[in-house]
Amino acid sequence: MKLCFATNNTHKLDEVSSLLGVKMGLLSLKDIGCTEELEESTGTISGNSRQKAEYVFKKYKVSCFADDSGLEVEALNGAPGVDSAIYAGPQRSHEDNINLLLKNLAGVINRKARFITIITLVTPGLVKQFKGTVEGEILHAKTGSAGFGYDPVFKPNGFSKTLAQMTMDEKNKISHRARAMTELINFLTSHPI
Ligand code: ITT
Repeated sequence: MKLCFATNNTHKLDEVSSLLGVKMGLLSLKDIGCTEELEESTGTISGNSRQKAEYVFKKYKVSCFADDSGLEVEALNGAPGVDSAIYAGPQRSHEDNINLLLKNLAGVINRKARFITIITLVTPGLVKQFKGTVEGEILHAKTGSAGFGYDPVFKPNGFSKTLAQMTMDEKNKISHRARAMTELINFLTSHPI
């Protein structure tokens, strides 16, 4: 089976390759010759996920899936949400984004947040979405150095450590992306492409 994961984020590619294990081979964007930045301009996580997958499917004629993810903080009315990657500006700096988040939450008691992922699978004649979330809270300072993005300040409910203090295997048991991926894998298992 030829299935491409339409992401330029190498951390995501590693996480998802590790989740898929030997179950199925996965092509990267590089493998199919796609070197351009994928546009994310719909204004929603679901729309951006679909936009990326459909672009790659149409241009490169390969079955593929894309994910779009974000962090939704209750006290910030769901921000940074769809703008998670560019929260502090177009430089897409994880460090700047975390610093701005902590600044905007200074003195705020309600630290509830969740990560959300929506995966869109596009194959000939099919467009289907899969969703995963993980609930947690934003800590007051960074802890841990694994993972990426907001992982050092996100503590999932029921755990005493951040996602950045977990191994990839631990994160892959509970993360939003892992949960959405499990839905995708279950679908692919019963509907081989
Ligand atoms: P793509 O090439 O797949 O678009 P991206 O880095 O732009 O990669 P997303 O738009 O899906 O990724 O995610 C937006 C941001 O949300 C991302 O840059 C991180 O800051 C944050 N994020 C997403 N998943 C995360 C995770 O598992 N842990 C920490 N932060 C995450």
